[in-house]
Amino acid sequence: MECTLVKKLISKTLKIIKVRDELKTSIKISNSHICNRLHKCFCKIFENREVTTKILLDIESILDYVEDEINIGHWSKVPLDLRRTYTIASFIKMVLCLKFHKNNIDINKLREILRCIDKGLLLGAPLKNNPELLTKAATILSKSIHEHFPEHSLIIESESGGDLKSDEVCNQPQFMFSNIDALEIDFITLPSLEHFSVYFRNQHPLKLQGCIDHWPARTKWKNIEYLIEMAGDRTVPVEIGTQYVDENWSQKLMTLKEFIEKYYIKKEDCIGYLAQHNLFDQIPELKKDIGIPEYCTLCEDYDNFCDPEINCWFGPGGTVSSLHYDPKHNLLAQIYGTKQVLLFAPSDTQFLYPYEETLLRNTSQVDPMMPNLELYPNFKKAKMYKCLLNEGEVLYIPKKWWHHVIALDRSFSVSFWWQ
Ligand SMILES: O=C(O)CCC(=O)C(=O)O
Repeated sequence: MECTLVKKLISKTLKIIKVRDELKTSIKISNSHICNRLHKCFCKIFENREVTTKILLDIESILDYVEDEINIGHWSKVPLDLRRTYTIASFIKMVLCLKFHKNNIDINKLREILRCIDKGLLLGAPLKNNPELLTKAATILSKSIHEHFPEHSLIIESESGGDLKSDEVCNQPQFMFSNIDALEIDFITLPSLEHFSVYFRNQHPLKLQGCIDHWPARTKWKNIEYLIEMAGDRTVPVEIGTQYVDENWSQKLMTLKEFIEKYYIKKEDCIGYLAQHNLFDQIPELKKDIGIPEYCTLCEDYDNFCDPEINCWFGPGGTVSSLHYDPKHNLLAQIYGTKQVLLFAPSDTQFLYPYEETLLRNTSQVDPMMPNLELYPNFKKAKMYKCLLNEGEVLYIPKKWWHHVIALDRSFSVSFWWQ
């Protein structure tokens, strides 16, 4: 059976290349140092001969080399061609590994291959002539893992027994919230586009109710087994530590299932947060469970309008996103759980003490829940707004508005950034 599975996988994945020449062209335009070595590995995909360990080591060392190059300097400065090379090499490694293990493939090997493809999706860049190469490859692999090894996929290992019910950071969030000395922002149930545009034009935050009730995600994603079935084996970046400004904060790659077991169900000593990750480009099947709110079509410059950037924010109670602003408009949709959001207008920036380092200029040094007024005396001049974002509600955060977000219990939010 394994052998047939591998044959099917190879033939399915090779169909994604559509025309062999497409990938060949991409290899030619990629980094010239490794172009020849990569091309040799590529040709092995189509040969009828056995894949040797040497070829596997070759493709592995190409990936290591490109990864090191990618990790030099700031992410925004990494040449796209270098990232495309990583995409191609990841794909080639997948097919070579499948061929190499064709007689004794098991779930662990398939998972390892899927991890390699996900790493390709995270570090690589879409190919010009085949932008969905790795996305489709990952879908094929992930589906066959579930079809062929269903019994392995859904078991959640949680030493604590995995109580999914008790995760409230605060038993009475409503009460705590009402103690915060801030203005509560307006809320409207299902505002018309015209009504919403008043807030958009005035750049004022608004809580919208009743807009995402029809999303399948509202019911489906509460079922953790559904998420594991759709994405449990997929590798995602997890933020470890309470806040990204803390010294001991870091980011780790792990599978969604590992994240759920370690940080979502069982409580590790530190917080893990699957934050600001474009899960929906990585796993398009999940995108079918949500929609793009029509409010995102309002914009200031229709010539430069593009689709919103969609990110997921999935984690246990207690995650904190430090006070910061983003350069785009935002609709933060609460699929489930409750978040407390504190907001400040851009005109109050002078009272919020942003960090001076370039990378943190959009982040305030003040913790608005416990401001140190000796260090930051002008903070008291800032006008604070507050919002309790409950399940099914959507918060409009105008661009450059400062926001501080705490999850009061297990929570899944989706943000739509647009300009
Ligand atoms: O939900 C969070 O933790 C933060 C959300 C956020 O900062 C954003 O959507 O821009």
